[in-house]
Amino acid sequence: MLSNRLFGPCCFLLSLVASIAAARHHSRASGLSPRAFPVETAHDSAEGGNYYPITGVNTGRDAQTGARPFRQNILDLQNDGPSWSLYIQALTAMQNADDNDPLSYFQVAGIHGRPYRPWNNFNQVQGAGPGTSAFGGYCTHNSVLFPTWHRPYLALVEQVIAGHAQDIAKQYTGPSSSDYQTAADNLRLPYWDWASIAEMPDVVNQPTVTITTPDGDQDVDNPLFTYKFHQFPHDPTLFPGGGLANSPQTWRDNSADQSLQNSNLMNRAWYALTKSNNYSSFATLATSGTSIEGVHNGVHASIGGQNGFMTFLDYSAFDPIFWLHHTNVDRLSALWQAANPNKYVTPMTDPGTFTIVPKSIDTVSTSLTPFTSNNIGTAHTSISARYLSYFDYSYPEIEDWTQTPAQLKANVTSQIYDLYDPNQVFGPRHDHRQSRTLRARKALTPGSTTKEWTIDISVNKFDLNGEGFWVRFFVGDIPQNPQDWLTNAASVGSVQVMPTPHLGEGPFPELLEYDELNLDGEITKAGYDPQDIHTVARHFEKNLQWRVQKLDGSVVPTEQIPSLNIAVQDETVTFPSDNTEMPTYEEKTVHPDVTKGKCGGRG
Ligand SMILES: *[C@@H]1O[C@H](CO)[C@@H](O)[C@H](O)[C@H]1NC(C)=O
Ligand SMILES: *[C@@H]1O[C@H](CO)[C@@H](O)[C@H](O)[C@H]1NC(C)=O
Ligand SMILES: [Cu+2]
Repeated sequence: MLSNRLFGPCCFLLSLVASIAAARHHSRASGLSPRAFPVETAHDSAEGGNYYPITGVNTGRDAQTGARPFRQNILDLQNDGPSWSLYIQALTAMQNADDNDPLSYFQVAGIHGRPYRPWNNFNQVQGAGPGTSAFGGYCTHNSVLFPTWHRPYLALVEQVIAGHAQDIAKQYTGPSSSDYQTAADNLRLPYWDWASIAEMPDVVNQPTVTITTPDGDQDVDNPLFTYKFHQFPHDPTLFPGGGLANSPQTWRDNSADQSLQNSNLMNRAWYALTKSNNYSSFATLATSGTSIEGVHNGVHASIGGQNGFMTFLDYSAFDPIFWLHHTNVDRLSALWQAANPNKYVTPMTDPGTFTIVPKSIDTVSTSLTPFTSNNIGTAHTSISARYLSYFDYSYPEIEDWTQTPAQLKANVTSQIYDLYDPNQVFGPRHDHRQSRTLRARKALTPGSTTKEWTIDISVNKFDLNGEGFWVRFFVGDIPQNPQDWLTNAASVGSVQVMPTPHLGEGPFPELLEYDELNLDGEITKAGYDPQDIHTVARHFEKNLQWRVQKLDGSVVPTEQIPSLNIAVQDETVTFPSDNTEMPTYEEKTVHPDVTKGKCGGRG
């Protein structure tokens, strides 16, 4: 914990933040098995309520086998004529819906951050209504609920889109009309697997797309390219201030693909999936080590750049790529869950949201506001959001209806190696779309043991008073012009610090986030054996540096980030002899000489 950590010499403002770590209770993971969960209740809906039940899309499930439609890779969905045509038209219909309709794109995207107002009358939860905390928006970040909150959120959007698709499918006539009905029944949200291919799918950057409408083939505006606000200028009480409040439509940074390619996304996804041995550590930046939330932030900040929509949690959900990105976050979360069937949410402190009181303890039954499972207002919780089966979808890697949890665990584990193992210990990948990835360390074979080196980081998200920033790591020369760093080009890695939506001018809370960056690529490049501890430690002692940079590219003196705490560590990793087991890690050894005397470094 923090009290054991020594800070570098230049940082005299010790920030004593005990809250997040200290309040973490150690309790057993909820041991529910898929069968113990009463799936049927998802589809109960009492009469007379005003709430919108989020149950997922309930068509397309094979009653005989239990098989559920997949959420497909967008690179596959775009080649599937009827599904693609329906999806594009349905998303367009959602975007065109009246702003006063709670199921319009405007209102649903507005749940995440701004405009900070109650959605669907759901305002009395655990005594905490909207406005009970200084945090705005319902989204949960730096919280163990990060993956589970976004799951019913995606299911809501999926349900709305599938509803439009059903209406549109009925307008097709002629011999192919039944294909459209089948496609509508099976339609689910597509995902963009940035961990496999770190660039945006071409289709999201095309202003128009050609699809088959009920009136024949047409070029239509592409709803994945941008969302245009219906009312502009915005109502200043809903979108105050400057910045994105001045934008009539969503947009992305010009260097997004370059930044994505330099963000080590596969590497970070792999380590989040394989090194996290409890759910919190996988799920959130609020625990030490590498997390899905950390790599997810990298994608947001790369696409949004200095001031695009995806950079700001308050605005990110308005960019249509948000849904492709978060569907992949949900998929990676489902893969981790399948590979760790007995581990799940355990109690942990929440920083606070629009409806969650700051510093309250999240548990598996904390309400995931404003999402309800029926129309009388029963809140979704991490219990109801645990299994994909509740929402009637799955991912191509997860056929849980054909396998026991133990078989699925082995099966999914082997697929995780195939998809993302940077060392390809069990051989080359099967998906030809990934062939660009080079094999990092050819020497690693099944059963082998080696050392892995990482940078361990912790920092307070609010050290710049609510402004976001980057911590950039360099080995060797630092490019002179900090604008060149914005695409990450010359660094060994970066951490994107995105403050959570917060009202007003402060005082700002202290909210620590933790991350880890792998140094294996750098060790390979330098030609060292990672097991040669002395040589590797000396290399980083001499050459590893870091800088703090604002989103506009300007450099912030490291002294202005008093909470920054950086260490370099190694750990022994052993690969199993077959790919149905995860690698195993031994204790970490910190090398204080590497960071001692560097501002923000532990020593
Ligand atoms: C989960 O793992 C992380 C990293 O090893 C550790 O810091 C944390 O205490 C663990 N949390 C629980 C609830 O066991
Ligand atoms: C995983 O399961 C699927 C079917 O559910 C099967 O087609 C595939 O071959 C399995 N893969 C492995 C590696 O066992
Ligand atoms: Cu996000």
